[in-house]
Amino acid sequence: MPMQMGFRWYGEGNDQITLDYIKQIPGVSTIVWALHHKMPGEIWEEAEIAEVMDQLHKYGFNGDVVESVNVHDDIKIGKPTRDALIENYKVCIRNLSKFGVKVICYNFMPIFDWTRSDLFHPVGDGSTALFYEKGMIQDDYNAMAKYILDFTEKYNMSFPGWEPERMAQLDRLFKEYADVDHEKLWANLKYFLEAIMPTCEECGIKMAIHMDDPPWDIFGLPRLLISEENIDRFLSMVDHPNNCLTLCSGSLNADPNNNVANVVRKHCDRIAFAHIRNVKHFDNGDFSEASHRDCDGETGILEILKAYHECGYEGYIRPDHGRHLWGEGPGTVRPGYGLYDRALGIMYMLGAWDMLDKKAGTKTTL
Ligand SMILES: [Mn+2]
Repeated sequence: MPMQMGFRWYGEGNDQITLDYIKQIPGVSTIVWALHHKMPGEIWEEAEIAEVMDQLHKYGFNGDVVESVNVHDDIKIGKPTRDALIENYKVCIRNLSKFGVKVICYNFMPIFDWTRSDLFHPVGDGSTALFYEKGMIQDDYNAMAKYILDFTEKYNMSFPGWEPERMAQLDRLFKEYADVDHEKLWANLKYFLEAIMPTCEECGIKMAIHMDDPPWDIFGLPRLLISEENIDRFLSMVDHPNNCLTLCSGSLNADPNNNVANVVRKHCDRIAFAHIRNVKHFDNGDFSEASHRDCDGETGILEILKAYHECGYEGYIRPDHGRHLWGEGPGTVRPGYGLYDRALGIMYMLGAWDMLDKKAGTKTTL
């Protein structure tokens, strides 16, 4: 099977971008979706999954990739309640597999999901993008959470991983994580994966862990998926073909020491899902997200695409965060998930891919 191009969609009534708009972007076969109202640990019921799949199929899309089925903090902390929560996770895997889902994206970051200091930072050309100001993300997690939550409340949206219910319990969560260091978090991740791998194998589902974003510890919380070395450790720790990566180029390359193309070449067969995002670094450690064009950032987008092509990549790929363009802004789009720049990103990727095909004498029909 050739590589499949995906587009993340937040669901009917929860995303300003409609499926008939996405249908007009060339090459998209896969809608990357989720039941965004589900809290970590809850069961995804078959009827709820069927409803989304019907919406996607009406437009000729497949719903092969779910992003994300979030992992409950009790599993990451290693509390006694984790076994029951893992059983629930297995039910979700089974239910999703009944409707053709092939890949489940998730992350294992304690408490916080992706973290930024500004969601609509001016890029300089009139557009805006997600921005990370190192100096602002230091000690005061409550201030950072307040910034995100005030934003979501103002525009009446919720971000995956930033559920107000969880954020209201930040102090309690930080206490519970107090003795979870890197090694303990590794052990808890291994426990989780070893418990679910037989179900994944039986259901034909690949678990694809997303890189930590940004790839370093924040607020004293340990992070694991941050470097090539740690990716090696992750894959060998549970050396199973269903234990895979969501290789997010922008997350990993937020640390400019990480070479994403190297990881592609080394682990292509274990990458189930590729996120393509470009990042521009500043000398003081700040970074801004950028257009997908190679020269607009330092992530090495062309080299990464070349690596995927050379390896004969057969997984799913999607443009990751884009800038907000042409009137998109707070209240009209989710940060990073506007229509235009992601559509431009797809055309950039397909342009590069078609040319790689031409040079290699291969043909990918997307
Ligand atoms: Mn990503």
